[in-house]
Amino acid sequence: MKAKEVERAYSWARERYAELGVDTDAVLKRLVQIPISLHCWQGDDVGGFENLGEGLGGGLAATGNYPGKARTPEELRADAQKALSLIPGRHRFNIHAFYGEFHGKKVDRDQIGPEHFRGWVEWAKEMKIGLDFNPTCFSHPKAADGFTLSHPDRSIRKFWIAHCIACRRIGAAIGRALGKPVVTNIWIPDGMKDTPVDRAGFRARLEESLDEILAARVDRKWNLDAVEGKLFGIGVESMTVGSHEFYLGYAVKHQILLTLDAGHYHPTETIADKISAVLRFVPEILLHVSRGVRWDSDHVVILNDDLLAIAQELVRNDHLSRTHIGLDYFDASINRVAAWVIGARNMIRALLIAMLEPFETLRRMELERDYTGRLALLEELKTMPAGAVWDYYCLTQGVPVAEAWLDEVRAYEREVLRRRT
Ligand code: RNT
Ligand code: ZN
Repeated sequence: MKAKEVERAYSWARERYAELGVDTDAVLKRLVQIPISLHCWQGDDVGGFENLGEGLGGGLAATGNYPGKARTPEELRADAQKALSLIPGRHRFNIHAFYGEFHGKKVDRDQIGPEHFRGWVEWAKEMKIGLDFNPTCFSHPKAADGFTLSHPDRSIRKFWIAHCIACRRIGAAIGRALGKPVVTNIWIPDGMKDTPVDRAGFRARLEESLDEILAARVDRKWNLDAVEGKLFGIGVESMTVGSHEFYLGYAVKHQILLTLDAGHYHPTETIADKISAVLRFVPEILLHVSRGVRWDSDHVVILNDDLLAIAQELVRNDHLSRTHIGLDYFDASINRVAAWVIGARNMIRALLIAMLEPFETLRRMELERDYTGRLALLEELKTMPAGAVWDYYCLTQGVPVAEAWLDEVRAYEREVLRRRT
């Protein structure tokens, strides 16, 4: 599409939205300030760079064997850089502890430090982006029997506690180095395939471990702690120790961040409805925007009603200012760079559509019990020219408009990804 055409369509769209009282120029100024944290693990199917010889564990599964996955930190950064160049706005990158750079040395998880993430920090500085962090409590011999922080064996628990403390410190060190706070998100796979008899025991041990982890002094200015609950995983069908209720209570009690992953609830349960509820009681939240298909399958995020509902909840009551938006999915059956671009562009597009809503008008209708008007307007909004505003946003942010980004990913696949053998 030619720039002229994009601009002409935008000026028409701007008038259409102005008729509803929506200022599209102001919307775009707001949109550009919202970073999305791109998850490193889409780039290599949650592989990491440790070479401990352990495959992906913890009930996680990346399916597909599309060629060209990143095998080194350099490749992963190059791929992410390509993706980021096709996404409008300035974003963040979310790394896991086992993506450290160990240069062939065997550094166990309780021994890692900021020195192993220097390459990431240098890259982030060059890219002028923030980073986020995660302990990796899976794909490790000490997690092979499915338990980490709630393990009945104190020495195993101690190992994972040390790992999580190390991660919080790395988070703070990275945050300080970049001048941008890091969210360090704890997710553990602990759970049971079959019905346990002592759920309380596992949960008591998890709480105790988390208390020890949080007791370590880490600068809250640079590291924000988050905890992520889950309903079930493969091989963990009957109980997840760190369930939603467990972490909701824990996060409220300690006033830390609660992570809501879109794939971690019953299939008909959505996280959109939880945002306004939990933000009454926790200071901030982290979202893992994902897409479950029949189960927590971590499909690439698409622009569907679920995603729009999340974006609307964030935008309508300015929950955005207390929400960190991260993506969490891994599809190994399509081009992995494209998977990042598709999911991130959709997240931003959903936020844009939500910001283009005449919220005050809709709210007034609701308060006046004019549900007819509310429904009618919400439906009309669906075919308003948001696409023209989106194209204009991409144009002004210097990224490809509409499907043109795909040509760049195809060229990158030909010239770079296909040569990795
Ligand atoms: C797992 C959680 C967790 C992971 C990442 C890799 O179910 O969603 O966030 O996906 O830590
Ligand atoms: Zn998640």
